[in-house]
Amino acid sequence: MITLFQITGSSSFAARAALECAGADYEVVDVHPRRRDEAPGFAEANPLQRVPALREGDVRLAETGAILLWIGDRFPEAGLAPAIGTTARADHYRWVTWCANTLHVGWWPIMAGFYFTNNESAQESLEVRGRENMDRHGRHLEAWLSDHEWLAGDSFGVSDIYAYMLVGWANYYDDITLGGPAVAGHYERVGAIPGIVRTRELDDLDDRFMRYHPELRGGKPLD
Ligand SMILES: N[C@@H](CCC(=O)N[C@@H](CS)C(=O)NCC(=O)O)C(=O)O
Repeated sequence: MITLFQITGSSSFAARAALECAGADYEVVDVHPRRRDEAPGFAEANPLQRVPALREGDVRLAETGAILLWIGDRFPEAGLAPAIGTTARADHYRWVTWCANTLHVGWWPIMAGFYFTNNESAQESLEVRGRENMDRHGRHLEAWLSDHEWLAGDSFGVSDIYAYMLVGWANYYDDITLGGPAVAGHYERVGAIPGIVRTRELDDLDDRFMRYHPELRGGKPLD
């Protein structure tokens, strides 16, 4: 049995969505954001105690990108990862990795300047530069999606799930939109896939990534 360690509405959304889209049999362990030691098995699965983390037998995985790549291969019949050796497979590596080390971390200066500095004016500068960077990243995604329905190959896959979540986070900000019509179209297409709709329901999110119940995680009060 696969165990997913998650905080609903966080980065673990992408891992859960991939499991749902793969039709996987899995269980979840809800991690309390401020009491991570209480989640059984979490520290063994990921010593950094970040979500998502995943375990299946001896396999212990962390990092959203790694988990998505693993799920794509673990459930080949679901078609969420193109065949090894194809051009589409190269695009799959490229986009999952780009999401992980460019688009995902691109959010941190905007969402979490406190990771970098306690200085408030420095945090404001980070936010400004962060927005410029995200604008550039959005244009990069827009250029690709103007010519491609999906990020890797001719069908929906795990890279689309990752990009969908990270693009969706722009809904938290009135002044940030990633890309243009092609990114918006991709967001609509991915958002309509039954496994994605189901995951939004499970994670208590509307189609703009807003929590229906901001005070709950995994259906339980935060405190
Ligand atoms: N690079 C990690 C980042 C995951 C991450 O930042 N998760 C957040 C929740 S969205 C978390 O658990 N943060 C707690 C911490 O950084 O200690 C990934 O891609 O999975």
